[in-house]
Amino acid sequence: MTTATVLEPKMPKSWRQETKPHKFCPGCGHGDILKALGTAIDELGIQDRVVFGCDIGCSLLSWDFFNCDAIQTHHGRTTPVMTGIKRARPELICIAYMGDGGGYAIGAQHLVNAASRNEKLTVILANNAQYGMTGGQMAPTSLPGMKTETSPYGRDVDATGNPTLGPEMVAAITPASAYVARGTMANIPQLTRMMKKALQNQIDGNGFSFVEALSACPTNWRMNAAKTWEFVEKEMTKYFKVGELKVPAAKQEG
Ligand SMILES: Cc1ncc(C[n+]2csc(CCOP(=O)(O)OP(=O)(O)O)c2C)c(N)n1
Ligand code: SF4
Ligand SMILES: [Mg+2]
Repeated sequence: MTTATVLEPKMPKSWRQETKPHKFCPGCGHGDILKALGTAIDELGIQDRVVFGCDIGCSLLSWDFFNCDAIQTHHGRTTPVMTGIKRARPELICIAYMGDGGGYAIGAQHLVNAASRNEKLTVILANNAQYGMTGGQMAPTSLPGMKTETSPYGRDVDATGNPTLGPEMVAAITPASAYVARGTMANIPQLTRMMKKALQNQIDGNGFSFVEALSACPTNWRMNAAKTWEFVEKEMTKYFKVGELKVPAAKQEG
């Protein structure tokens, strides 16, 4: 008689186990990014103080992801909703989670204003270079020449501008007490460290913290696993440089 080995999935403690497997498409970056966030929450021991806000877009599929209080907002409005909660209950750790469309298109004004005011909350943005939930339309982050549903011949930067560099913009408009970084789903240990520093900045009451994470949307990119990975690691990083842009009195990420 043979004994079968049962492989137990290893999930962050802060994840809500009964809502897994999650609802994202296979190979989607959202799940990896939320794993980094869950590990950061675990390691900081803040689960009972976290309020998690998610946007419209595929990020909304994370409304029941964590064993934390959660709120699902209108498209682009997660940052002001979390600002309100943080101002009313400063002891809570407020996390706004959104896509590149939510943060850099419809919600761009909220990101700019919250960053300018140095609101003491944490914004995590999954950049998959297009609007995933609605079928792959061009976003402010679509790469030059990238084919999407609304740029079938490739993004023309003369007509539509260059891709938005979110962390670079946030770093330029925040004071020195903010934390700003760009990580990637291709380096989860580094992304987790960035998220921990961002959350620690909020815990310390320093100011705004912002982490963009390069993410994959294999469904709308219409790519297999190998091509998806190559696009995140080789194509996206040509334009979107991974690293820390603003670190208040802490060691720079190597
Ligand atoms: C006010 C409003 N405008 C437009 C929409 C349609 N809409 C839903 S999700 C979405 C884009 C989502 O893209 P992104 O924020 O990049 O998230 P992703 O799905 O790629 O993770 C849009 C335009 C909406 N729900 N509400
Ligand atoms: S459509 Fe794209 S972003 Fe949305 S869940 Fe699927 S792979 Fe992820
Ligand atoms: Mg997107």
